[in-house]
Amino acid sequence: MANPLYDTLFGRYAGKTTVFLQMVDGTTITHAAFLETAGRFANLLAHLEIAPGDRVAAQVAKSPQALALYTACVQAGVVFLPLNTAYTADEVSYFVENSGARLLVCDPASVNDLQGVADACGAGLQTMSADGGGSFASAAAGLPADFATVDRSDDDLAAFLYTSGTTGRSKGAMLTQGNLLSNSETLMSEWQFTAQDALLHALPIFHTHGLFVATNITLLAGGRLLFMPKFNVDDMLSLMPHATAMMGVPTFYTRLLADERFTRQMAQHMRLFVSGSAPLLAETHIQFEKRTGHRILERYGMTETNMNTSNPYDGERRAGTVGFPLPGVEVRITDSGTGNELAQGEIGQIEVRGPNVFKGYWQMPEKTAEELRENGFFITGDLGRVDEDGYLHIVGRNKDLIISGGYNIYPKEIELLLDQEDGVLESAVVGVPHPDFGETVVGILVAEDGAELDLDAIKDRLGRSLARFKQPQKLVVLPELPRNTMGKVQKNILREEFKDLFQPAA
Ligand code: MLC
Ligand code: AMP
Repeated sequence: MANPLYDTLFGRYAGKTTVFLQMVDGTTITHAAFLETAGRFANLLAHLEIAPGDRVAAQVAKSPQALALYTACVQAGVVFLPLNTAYTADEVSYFVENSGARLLVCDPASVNDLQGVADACGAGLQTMSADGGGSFASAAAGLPADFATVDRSDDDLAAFLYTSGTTGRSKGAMLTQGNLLSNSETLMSEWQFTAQDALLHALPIFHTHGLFVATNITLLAGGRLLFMPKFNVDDMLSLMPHATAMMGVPTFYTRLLADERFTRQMAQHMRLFVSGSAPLLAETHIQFEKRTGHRILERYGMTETNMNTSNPYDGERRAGTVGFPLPGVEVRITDSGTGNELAQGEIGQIEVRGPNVFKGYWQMPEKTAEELRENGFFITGDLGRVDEDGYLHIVGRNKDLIISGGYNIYPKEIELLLDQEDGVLESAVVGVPHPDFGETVVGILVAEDGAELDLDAIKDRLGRSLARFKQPQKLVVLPELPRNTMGKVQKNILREEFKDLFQPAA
């Protein structure tokens, strides 16, 4: 027996003094030192009686220690559950309770809010601060760096990543060791990562993109991460001359382009720019090439599936498309009514099958059955078509979802809260174009007869339970919502009506 994910990504670097992490201030952490921290953390997990298969939830700032916590979980066979640092205590409470996490690791500043959450769920609470300090690291400091790696198989769970659902309830996507490993191996080879690579890492590490795609591929290749606590144009520009590759959401690219210091010369040392998690406008693709001479490589993925398709490394990277299925991944376009496969060129729902596709939603067999067919195809909820050259175009979504700056926001979750407000008869939440975030959230309210709505007070209350990035940037009151003959709210009409709210005046 062995632990495929740990052995392949981490274990082989034991004792190696090659650089793994390079921080903004130039300090570095070797593979060996990183693994020692992770080993101590794994010993602490065992000491806290966190058993293989148990869940550990972490709402912590991005730091080398936060990454070591992920590594420790892999080594100890524990399921890692990373959480967006923007989530409120209400939101965290759901994840801890739903996952049955045995331990919650949080920022020291959140202890007051989260101690009650942990207690109510019977979970332990430890802290980890932005500089990696806190109770968890302190307790681990005296423990041995050696840890007997727990045996796991490809089919064992490595992580739970929660994705929101159209009903407003988040679902824990169960990802196995095999899901993560197979995808990293494929991407490393497709994107030609080697030990010579230095990847600009400005993505958060609580999502697939920053945690698995960026980190796992670099680990597998033996390269280094230029590790930034968060995206910031100044840091990106100061590190880019030392980098060979970058991965980002479209907002990273539009923000870089908006800065005149970002020049062709700045990008000279780079061999690859990858974009994903949200649609990259063809216009951004074109502008980027004009400015730097590089064509951004756009790929398509999901929490449940890791990466599915990619534009080619060699060959034409076509703007406005997400390229071809990755080796080992099948993509098909089906009719959303019948589920039958459509002819090439027709628009339908995108389905994917392969070793990258998750095991199902934690304790939600009905939801799993709705989206994961018995034959292994996962219904992504995205709509697309394959062009005559085989490139996949994503043309829309079959799911009510807003993607703002690469974060997914499910309107239903916000509508449920708005509907509970006194004086609100009903509500609809839609995404409208936004120059920085791609899309942003607008809430449309209908007041009960004679009711006066205090929009500031409503915003205030939303702020108590919803992460900031999910809160509507604008609330609007309408006399009624547009409905079709079946009585269904016509969100397309609302999106059209408010599409220019955030667009700069022409
Ligand atoms: C921050 N804010 C956002 C936001 N991020 N609002 C809407 N959408 C977002 N994505 C808000 C904050 O609450 C704050 O509000 C203000 O913007 C500034 O906060 P900040 O922390 O300074 O923001 P900033 O650093 O500028 O963050 C923007 C960003 C970040 C784009 C750099 O959101 C980011 O790193 N996004 C990447 C998301 C990602 O990794 N997605 C991958 C998912 S995996 P206020 O009002 O308080 O000022 C996936 C699968 C796949 O989708 O295919 O990859
Ligand atoms: P998440 O649930 O956060 O993993 O988000 C997955 C969703 O992001 C997908 O279902 C798509 O809707 C969207 N997405 C990811 N990559 C792209 C891309 N390159 N272009 C358009 N949409 C994308």
